[in-house]
Amino acid sequence: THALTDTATRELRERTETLLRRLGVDTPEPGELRARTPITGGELITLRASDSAEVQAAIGRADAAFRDWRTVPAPQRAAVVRRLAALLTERQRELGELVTLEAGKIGAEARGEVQEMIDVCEFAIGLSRQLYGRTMPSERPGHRLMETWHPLGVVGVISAFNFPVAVWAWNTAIALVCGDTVVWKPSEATPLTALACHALLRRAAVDVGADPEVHQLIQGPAAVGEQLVDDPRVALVSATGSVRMGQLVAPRVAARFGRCLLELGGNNAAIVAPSADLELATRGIVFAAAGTAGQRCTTLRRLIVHADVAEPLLNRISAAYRQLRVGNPLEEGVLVGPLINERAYDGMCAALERALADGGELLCGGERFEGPDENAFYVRPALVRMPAQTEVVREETFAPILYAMTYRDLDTAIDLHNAVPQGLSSSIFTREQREAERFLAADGSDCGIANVNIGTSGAEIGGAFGGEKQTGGGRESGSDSWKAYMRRATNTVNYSTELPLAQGIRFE
Ligand code: UN1
Repeated sequence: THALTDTATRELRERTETLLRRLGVDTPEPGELRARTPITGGELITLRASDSAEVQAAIGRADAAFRDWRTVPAPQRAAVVRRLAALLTERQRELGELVTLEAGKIGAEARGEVQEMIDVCEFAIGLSRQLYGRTMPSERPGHRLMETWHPLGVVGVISAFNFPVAVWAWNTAIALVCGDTVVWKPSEATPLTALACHALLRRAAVDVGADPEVHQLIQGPAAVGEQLVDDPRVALVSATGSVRMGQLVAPRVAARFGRCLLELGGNNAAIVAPSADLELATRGIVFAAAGTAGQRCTTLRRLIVHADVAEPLLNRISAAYRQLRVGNPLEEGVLVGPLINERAYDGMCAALERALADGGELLCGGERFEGPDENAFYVRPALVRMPAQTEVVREETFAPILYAMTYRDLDTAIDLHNAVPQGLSSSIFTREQREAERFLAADGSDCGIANVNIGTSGAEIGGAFGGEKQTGGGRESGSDSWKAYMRRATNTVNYSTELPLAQGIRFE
């Protein structure tokens, strides 16, 4: 079996090299950082991690580039993003394939991720003419009171393996039109897609005559990210990852009064009411729970289903799960690719064991999919019926496990829904308007994203993306998320010949 794996990995390695060339990446110097593919578990390429002096220098270059970039008019800054969108459109297939090789996503989802990049670029281009401040009526005659949004500085982006390119684009496209420069520390598991994005952005900058130093890439383990976290030249740290990572990052950035934008774990649930369209709900649930092999922060992990429809719904989901093709994500028709690594698989096994010990009943899935590669981790998505929302259900396990629980009245369902530490995404499947509105109301879902008759994952870029509680509170992507990337100045202008003081104070 080893020989088979070796040949497969060799083929994937050649494919990777071709893709990197087509994406404008020079062959990296070999080093201690191993880029591997979860498809076979084999090594694709090695590269050097940035040392501490290199990280220092990268932050220094971003800081220096910011001095000029902040004075370039925003609609002109958008030219870089417009060119990046064009390059991404041209290379959507190649970058998508690299995402598949490095993160294990199926083709449709990998290309979808690149589409998300293009979409947010377009959003940022429009935004560049809409960085609106307000004008307020002054209490004094001959005075104008207004606010202006200014570029913030260097933005440190720390991203995760599961959306290796889209989350970078959400941050970078917006930061660049806002007049910021970027230093990016991607996940250690996805250094190659990072090289490709960096090369595309540098090329975009050069093509439109902008300074390519507005973007810096640093690579390596957590210690590399920690340097970004602690450097006072980094005005905003935008970090996506685990709650544990956020707990390390937030206090350190706060200690130097820097800003943080955190996108941490989710433990997303869907409530399925008796009136729900079960066929539609099943499709929504299966994509949200099993798609991306359960490795989205928006993945559906908890199902809170009305007791009257539990049997038919769980039967439909089980039937759909049995049809799902798990396997090599490069193959047409496969819907579920591999887990990222052995640690993810161990985490899944441990969670399933605890769930069963709590009285959970495994309705289907959960087993490792036997392939020829002992270092690749293919699993069948698991559906587990739980007698209660036990501790393991309240934790986020980054793997395809869907825990199902039942309810009788909506208040109990909403209580159960909100009784977890995370608060990212949520949904309700119902045809009753009263139930839908209740779920979206102040005493309904406590998440940053609350949907009706749609699963928890696959948000569009136009809305603000992020969540409450241990999810970290940050908002990225659309709506007015851009405000996190700028600083606000309040301006009072006196165009009179008098000097009236506010609050009616007389000082003479
Ligand atoms: C993530 O999993 O980190 O809503 C981001 C979604 C995607 C983004 C997920 N648009 O599922």
